[in-house]
Amino acid sequence: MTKTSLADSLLALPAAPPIPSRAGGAMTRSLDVRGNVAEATINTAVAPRAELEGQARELLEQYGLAPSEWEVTGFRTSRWTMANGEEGVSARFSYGRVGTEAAPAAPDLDELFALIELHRASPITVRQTGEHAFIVALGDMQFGKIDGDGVEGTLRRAIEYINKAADALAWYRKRFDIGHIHIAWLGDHIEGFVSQGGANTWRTPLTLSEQTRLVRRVMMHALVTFAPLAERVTMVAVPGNHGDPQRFAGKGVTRYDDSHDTEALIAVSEAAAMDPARYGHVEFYTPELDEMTVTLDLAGTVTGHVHGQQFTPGKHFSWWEGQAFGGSPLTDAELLLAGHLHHFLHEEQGVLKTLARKIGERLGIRKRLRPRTFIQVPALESESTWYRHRKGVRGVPGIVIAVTKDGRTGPVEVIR
Ligand SMILES: [Mn+2]
Repeated sequence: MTKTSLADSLLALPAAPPIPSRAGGAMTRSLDVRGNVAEATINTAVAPRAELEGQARELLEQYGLAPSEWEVTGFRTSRWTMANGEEGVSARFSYGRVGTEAAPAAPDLDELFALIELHRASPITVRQTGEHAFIVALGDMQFGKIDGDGVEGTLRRAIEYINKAADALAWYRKRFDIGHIHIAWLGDHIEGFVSQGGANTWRTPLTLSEQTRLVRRVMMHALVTFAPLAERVTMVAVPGNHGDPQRFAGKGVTRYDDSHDTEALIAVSEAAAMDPARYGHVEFYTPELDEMTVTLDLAGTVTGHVHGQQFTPGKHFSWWEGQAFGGSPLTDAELLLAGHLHHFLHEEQGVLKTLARKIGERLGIRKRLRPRTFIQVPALESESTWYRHRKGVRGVPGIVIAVTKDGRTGPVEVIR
């Protein structure tokens, strides 16, 4: 149809430009009318937009449509070399019938893209240094599913919130010297087709490769946005249950590190490696072989990352304690970031340990007695329709930003 959605734009394949017809059919016009929307395509010599629009309106008249009843809702243009060797233009105007739903329904995508460009264009040449780390934690986009406002809504929020996080960073820098930016991708970045034994398939209209392409491009957007802003930039991705590439008989898994959620970040890291001047200072981490967590030092705060399907809701501290009991790298973590349960949760343990810390300091074991902070991010999808029918509530999407240093995490803010 006529309108180009944000999802369509970001899903665009690197297709070759159309080959103009050798039969001299370069100068063509076509009109497609369906209900209250129309699309006029003009292939002609290069001309200013006003002139192209004039030609498109002539086309409407030619087919008996009164131009006053139609208004432009979208415009798309591309250039190519015509058969005669000259440059030509292909202009497509989308129209909506005035006073109908179709007319005002045009998405303000230009505005969205302008927002992206604004961040990309920031001419920062010196990467800032500082003692604090700024965390951007997000997950559960589940790109591909139709629930709530669908892929379009989720994608829009992902980009908007990443941009808002970059704006907030400038604001937090008035209070903290921030030299490290950390982006935590906490899993379930795609909807996939293995969840509930594939029962989600009908409600997942995007193909698997389209889903992973969106993840990659959103990760790329975060990379391009944040890389110029600090001397150290890190990105971590952990596998979520929806990111499993396949399951056998509905349940059997492959290796625990086998995941579309993490593979997307690996792909982005390979693209980044091609431009060391711009991205040489960016580090990328995913779990080790057959593991599901990543532990990383952020400005002195040992930080664990896990999707969260491993623990019973509300039992995150018990799970964490168990991991420590087994000698996992999470033993020394002071901050644990998780996703999966689709709502924001910020919980600390350590209030009762004030005295213990004082004693510990005397004994020289201060680090072990630091408080433990658990942060669970909201989902980026607007709702789980299944959950809404079951419990009545919709999601409250968002991403989390936080400042951390030496085991102390705060402020913690949810961007919505
Ligand atoms: Mn999950």
